[in-house]
Amino acid sequence: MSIERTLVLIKPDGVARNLSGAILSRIEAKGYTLAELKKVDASRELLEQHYEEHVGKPFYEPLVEFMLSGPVVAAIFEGHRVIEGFRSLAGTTDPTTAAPGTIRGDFGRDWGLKVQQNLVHGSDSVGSAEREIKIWFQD
Ligand code: DAT
Ligand code: MG
Repeated sequence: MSIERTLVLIKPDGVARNLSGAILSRIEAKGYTLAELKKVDASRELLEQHYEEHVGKPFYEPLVEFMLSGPVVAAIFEGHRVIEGFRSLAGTTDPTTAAPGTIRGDFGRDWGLKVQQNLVHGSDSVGSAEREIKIWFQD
């Protein structure tokens, strides 16, 4: 067994569309354990730390603005290979092409909205998970 922890964010589109419960339910149904959960009005400073790997990319500023547009739900999930497992549940970045059966593939609106409106974030490595959990759960 390789028990990991990952940071999951339900982005402002997911919270605004009342999909938080449905999304958390899918993660729990896969067998991952909810360790921490809170609703957050993220600050620009927090988001700049969270997305520091994307500074300078064309989508960086719209992404941060989008993440500031409403509350997000931050969660820590635990389980065997949960980092990779959650990203598989989430689907690929662009909801237009994310596979059916994934969170982004099933719930992502394909109405010409922006790629950043893809409902969820999940850490992409053990190192990212540690770094991101510290940022979002400083207490
Ligand atoms: P992921 O969230 O799948 O890990 P990422 O880390 O590459 O993707 O990018 C972070 C977020 O930035 C992503 O969820 C949505 C947005 N994004 C990524 N690539 C984009 C693009 N080409 N155009 C617009 N937004 C993009
Ligand atoms: Mg990423």
